[in-house]
Amino acid sequence: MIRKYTYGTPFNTEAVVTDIPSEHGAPAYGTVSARQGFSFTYVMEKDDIVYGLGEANRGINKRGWCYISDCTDDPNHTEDKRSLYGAHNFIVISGNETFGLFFDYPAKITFDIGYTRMDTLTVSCEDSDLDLYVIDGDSPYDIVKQFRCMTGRSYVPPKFAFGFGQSRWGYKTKEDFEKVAQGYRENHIPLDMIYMDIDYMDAYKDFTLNRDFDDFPAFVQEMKDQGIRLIPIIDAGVKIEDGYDVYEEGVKNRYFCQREDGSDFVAAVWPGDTHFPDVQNPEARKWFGDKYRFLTDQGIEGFWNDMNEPAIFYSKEGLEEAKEMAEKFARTGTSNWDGSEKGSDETEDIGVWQLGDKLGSLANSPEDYQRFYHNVNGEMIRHDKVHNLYGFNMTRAAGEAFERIDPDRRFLMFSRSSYVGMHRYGGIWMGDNRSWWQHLLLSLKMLPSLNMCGFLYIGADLGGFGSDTTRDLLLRFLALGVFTPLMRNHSALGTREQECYQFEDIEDFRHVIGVRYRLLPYLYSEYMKAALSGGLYFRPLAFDYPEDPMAKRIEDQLMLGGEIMIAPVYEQNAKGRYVYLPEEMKFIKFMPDGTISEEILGKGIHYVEIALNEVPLFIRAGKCIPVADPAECVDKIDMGTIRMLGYEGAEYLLYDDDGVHKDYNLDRNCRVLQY
Ligand code: MIG
Repeated sequence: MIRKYTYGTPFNTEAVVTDIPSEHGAPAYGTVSARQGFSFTYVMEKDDIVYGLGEANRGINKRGWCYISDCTDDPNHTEDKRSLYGAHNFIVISGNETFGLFFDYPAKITFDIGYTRMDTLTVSCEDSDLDLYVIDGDSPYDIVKQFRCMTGRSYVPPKFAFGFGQSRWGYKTKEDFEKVAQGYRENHIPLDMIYMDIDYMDAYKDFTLNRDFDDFPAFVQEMKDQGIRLIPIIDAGVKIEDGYDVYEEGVKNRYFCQREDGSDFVAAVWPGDTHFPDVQNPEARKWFGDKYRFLTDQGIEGFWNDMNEPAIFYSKEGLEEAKEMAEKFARTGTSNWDGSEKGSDETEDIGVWQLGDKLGSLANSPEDYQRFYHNVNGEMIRHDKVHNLYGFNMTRAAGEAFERIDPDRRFLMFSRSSYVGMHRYGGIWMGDNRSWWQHLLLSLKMLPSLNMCGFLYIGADLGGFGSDTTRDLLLRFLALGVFTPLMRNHSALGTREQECYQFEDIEDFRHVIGVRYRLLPYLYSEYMKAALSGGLYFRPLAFDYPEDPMAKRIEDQLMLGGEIMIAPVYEQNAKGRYVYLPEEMKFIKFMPDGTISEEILGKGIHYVEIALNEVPLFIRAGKCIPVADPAECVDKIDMGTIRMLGYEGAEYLLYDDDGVHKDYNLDRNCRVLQY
């Protein structure tokens, strides 16, 4: 049962696709204050668990921290951070009272979940203009399903996108890409995609190619002939440059975000000064989406959208202010390092720290987000009021365009920034993590939370984006990545090279990634079932074992699909790990020699040995899964090699389709496999 409460005049975010009339009166749970700003307060019981929030810091149980939905390009995902790239304002409180809450509000909103007071949940935002959805149900999972139903079916990528992809910021020339393809193919490590980061463009201009790609369609084909798709990045900012068609058309048609005075807002990002396409304006959105044709016409079938919080290095205005400050600082001199010795005119004194702070806060500054506007059906809406929708609408621009470009085919699309609703158009990656062991675990914790909010096609940069990775960290990251729908190794410019063939004993990488392909028929089947039924691909253990008090405490294992549980190793030098089994299960290990070890383990806590080159999973009692032979790309997986693994006598319902078209149908495309 979903009830909607409307406060003030909400902006239509289009997160919700079903028509739900507004109720009068107060929600059944908590208290609402809508006088000065908005706040919702609920006093939690000691053992209540709070699920949800999608892409957010800390645990699967969100209790004990304060999270702010305020899409932010912050590459330092340390434990103290409150905002990441997404805004997914859906939570489920699970306890004696169990209910879900969705705050459909497009600007900054704070979830204080037992931070100020350990027992108090307070959700607050500046403007009292929002829709609050309160969802009752039999269980957290039931509530999630209702939420998913009201926000629409999750995005379905083409099947090749379930293969493994290699990426790195810095590949620039044909040769760079050929080297990667060769590195994988020669070493027989499976690969389906190579990602093109910003250097494939000419001067970082969207929908251009640098001069190295003169015959791009031929190059795209050359890669496809090897079973590899090229997946280019698209950034939000459009370079200001005379003669550049995207820029000129956007200016002419008023398709860019404007300042209050009607001039086009200027933000510096990778290409230097840019304008932001006003993806909130339907006409501009259509125009920008159609630009993807430049690449689809040349054979490209997938994209990743970046910098769409939107990230701003600095604005003209911000830079001016900083310059003035620097000049004042130069006048006061370096002796006055902290600005404490006030001169005759106090306002003239600038300390070095103040100057440092100013420079440090030039990027992604809240002031800049107040300097530009969106044209929403003729009404000018200040950006900060709808800040969290930019990534959503940039990705929607592409998604809607794909429907026009080829309504029958699926395209790969995922984005960095997102809001609920974007899950209908694409997936996400978790942004700029680091080559840190703790980020392996953090990414695992985000998986079920993101699924609850509708995002199914998800994954982290395997091996870690920032900082130098190590061979063992990459292998452990990959052993989790085997199970994430988006499985991509990506790293930052200047870090240690981390393509799988850069390390010793390459066969270990061939094996671990090979397991992904062996499991792909199962993983794809479970993805499709989750997407088509509004279910969860990843779940916390408590969703499947609600009566088991121990299951509620587990934050480092996940249920995946209907049959398996995963428990990756996430600590350096570990030779295995403790694992909790809420029921008897078959402990499976894909061994480096290609064999599969099987052992029945009873309910309870076990220490299981898992070597660096082994991939573990657990099959639930009485269930079985299909396993194929490894293949070097998705197209080459031979369904004829499928054999069953798990409990003999069990049945598995396999979903399969051609992976290209949109003939999604659970009944028609499912068949029973017997073990
Ligand atoms: O400011 O395009 O998250 O994946 O490699 C950095 C360069 C811009 C951020 C993305 C990352 C990508 C990088 N981008």
